[in-house]
Amino acid sequence: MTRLTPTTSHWGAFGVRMSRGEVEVIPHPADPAPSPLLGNVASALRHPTRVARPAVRRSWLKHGPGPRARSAGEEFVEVAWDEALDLVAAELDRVRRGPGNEAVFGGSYGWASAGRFHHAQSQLHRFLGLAGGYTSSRNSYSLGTSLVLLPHVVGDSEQVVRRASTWPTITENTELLVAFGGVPEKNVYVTPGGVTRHVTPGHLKSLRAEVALISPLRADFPLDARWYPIRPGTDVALMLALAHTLVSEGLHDRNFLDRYCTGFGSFERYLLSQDAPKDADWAAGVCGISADGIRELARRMARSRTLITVTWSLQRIRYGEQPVWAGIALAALLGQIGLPGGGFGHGYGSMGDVGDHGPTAERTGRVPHLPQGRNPVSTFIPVARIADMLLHPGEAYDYNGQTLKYPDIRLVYWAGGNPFHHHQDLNRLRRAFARPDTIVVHEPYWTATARHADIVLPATSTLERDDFGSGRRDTHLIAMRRAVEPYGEARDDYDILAGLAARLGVYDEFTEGRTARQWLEHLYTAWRETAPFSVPPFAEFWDEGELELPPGPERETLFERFRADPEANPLRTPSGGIEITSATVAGFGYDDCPGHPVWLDPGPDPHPLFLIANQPSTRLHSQLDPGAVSQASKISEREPLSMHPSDASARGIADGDVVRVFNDRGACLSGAVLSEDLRPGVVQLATGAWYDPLGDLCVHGNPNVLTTDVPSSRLSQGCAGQHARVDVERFDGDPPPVTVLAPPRLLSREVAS
Ligand code: PGD
Repeated sequence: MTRLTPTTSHWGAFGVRMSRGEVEVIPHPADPAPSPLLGNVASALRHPTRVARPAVRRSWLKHGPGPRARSAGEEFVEVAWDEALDLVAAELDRVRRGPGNEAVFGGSYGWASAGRFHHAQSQLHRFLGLAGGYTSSRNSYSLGTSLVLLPHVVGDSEQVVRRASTWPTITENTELLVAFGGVPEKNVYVTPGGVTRHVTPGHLKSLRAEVALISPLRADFPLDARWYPIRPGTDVALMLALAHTLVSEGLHDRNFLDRYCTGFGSFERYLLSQDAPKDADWAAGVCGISADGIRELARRMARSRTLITVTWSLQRIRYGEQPVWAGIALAALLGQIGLPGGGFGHGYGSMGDVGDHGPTAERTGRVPHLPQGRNPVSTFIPVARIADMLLHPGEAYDYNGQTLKYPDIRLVYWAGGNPFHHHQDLNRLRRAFARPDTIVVHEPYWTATARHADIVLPATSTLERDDFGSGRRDTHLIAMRRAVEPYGEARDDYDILAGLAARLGVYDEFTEGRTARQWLEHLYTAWRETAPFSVPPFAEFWDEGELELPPGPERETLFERFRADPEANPLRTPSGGIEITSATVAGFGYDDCPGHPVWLDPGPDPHPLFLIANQPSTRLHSQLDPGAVSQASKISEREPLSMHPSDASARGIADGDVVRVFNDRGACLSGAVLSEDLRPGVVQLATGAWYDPLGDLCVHGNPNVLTTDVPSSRLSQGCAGQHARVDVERFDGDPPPVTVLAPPRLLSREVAS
């Protein structure tokens, strides 16, 4: 029996075996619930959309750098590595000597792959820092709103996300789980860097609590639950009404509010206001849940050990601060924050490690990773403001109490991300991508981002290089041994950047004289020397293929220490307590995020249906969309769109029809799936189908042609891509073919010249 080659991914660890020339993927033996996404790996590894050789946009090669409409359909000219690296180095040099390093955008947001050395973004940041610096980006598309809000309300976001109450405390103590956004099981397989043991599905099965699922989608909780099919984007109205009921019936915990919180008074006045009380009757008209149902739920919450959870998707909308802040305020009214099984949680079901009780940094030290180095340029943007930045250089905007100015970007450099997947209003992003002089992308695949670049450098995928990986609360550090040869002429991001570093005179600083393999040993050994437990030498770890890390505490409750002694363990807020009203936020004077949680009406929209553009269950974001599991879910080659039978029949749409989903920003084609498991008036289309533009239409079903490129608010400038308003019609006739599963037209150097 051949030994398996160990490796890991964002969706978990696995082994690889070559069988008759084909890669066979075997789940890790310790994983109780391996991810279905493993089924994409083998089929995507050698897919025709892999980038085989460096390639340059034909018009860029002919005319040189400069703003231009970058069509995804244009030809690319394949060139030798030396020529490609000479072109990139010369262009970087031109920009840094001319407009300066601030004109290089190197934010390079994206999930890339799980290895901690070949982490594309860290590699690029390290290199660009040494090359004089770059404009960077802050926060994430995932959690960008909460990352800015939570420090104002509870002192930091780190604790809430990384030290959430663990599942065993919930299964043992929680009597009522009020899950805003549910606990969507499809997401729990995924964690940055992966988890080896997916324990959340098992914990969900052992839950004894009653579950109130508050979501337009029934699938957001995998087991029995009382379903409150709320109108999308109105959770705040429901939370305010629950709070109103608690206060008006005297069911709130005054002592908790006095001892641990600040600013309840103004929130209470807002709730009880004579002119516009936020009572259950008012909320019923907004959120579509009956007033009696709201009052009854509030009373049950007060009687039970209640955990209120809010998924990250709820903050990925316009005014996304409000559901998170209101959820915390509601939990504060119940007075159970810091008690086992009670209080507040953010992100259960949004990511695999929230509530996980795997190893903690105190017990393992920070497992080996590549440091990103220093960036001499301080200019940054909140990550989701990329199109605004490119379209509006020099313009001022608000961010977390500051006024910032967009830089004038001439060169965009991306490694390990797919903005033509992750950004909103892709037709606008195309206009934005026409502004810089040059766009450089490292990619294993011909994604839409690669097709919108000028210079595309083929990167290896994880199975083609040596690395190691471990997620945030992972039980293991996994040796990721090379299993197959690199595809075509693909190179590791590290080697590509080392080649550029040599051309720009920073080779020694970038490589520190090490090969990739020597870096692995160096980073591991540096960790081993300081780790708070006994770590074997590198050679032993590498040969073994994995190292089990010391377990974390199984039972932990968020804010337990703060509750036990708030004077000794204050939160890092100005008051030291939970800020139901934040004087700091109020002081910023933002109308779209005032000083305490409020209901902000998004206003009318002519499009009758709510679109939920959530995370897919068949791939990670856009990764491995050509893989077998993702492809098996398509309908007539298009991404499936779930819709209620009543909305479908009103439009003459039958199950399996190709439909056109549209609004003022654009349109896409999808395949209709009729289902009663979503609220009438709501349609759902997952993100991540590779963008395949034909004019303003995406023929493949990427919902980001429909989403709006507006921030959650002036406070956080976070991504608001989860929702859009749309209409749907049947597409009659032959739908245009999906082209994105074949490479673009590639010319040889001789033909092109
Ligand atoms: P991925 O598809 O993971 O999406 O956005 P993100 O850009 O992270 O892209 C990663 C790319 O890296 C892939 O194309 C992959 O091929 C490439 N890659 C993998 N390994 C390597 C490598 O070693 N080297 C190089 N150079 N490249 C590599 C995700 C983002 O989308 C996120 S996190 C969220 S939460 C957002 N969610 C939503 C949403 O809820 N709704 C909408 N409408 N839009 C969203 N977008 C956001």
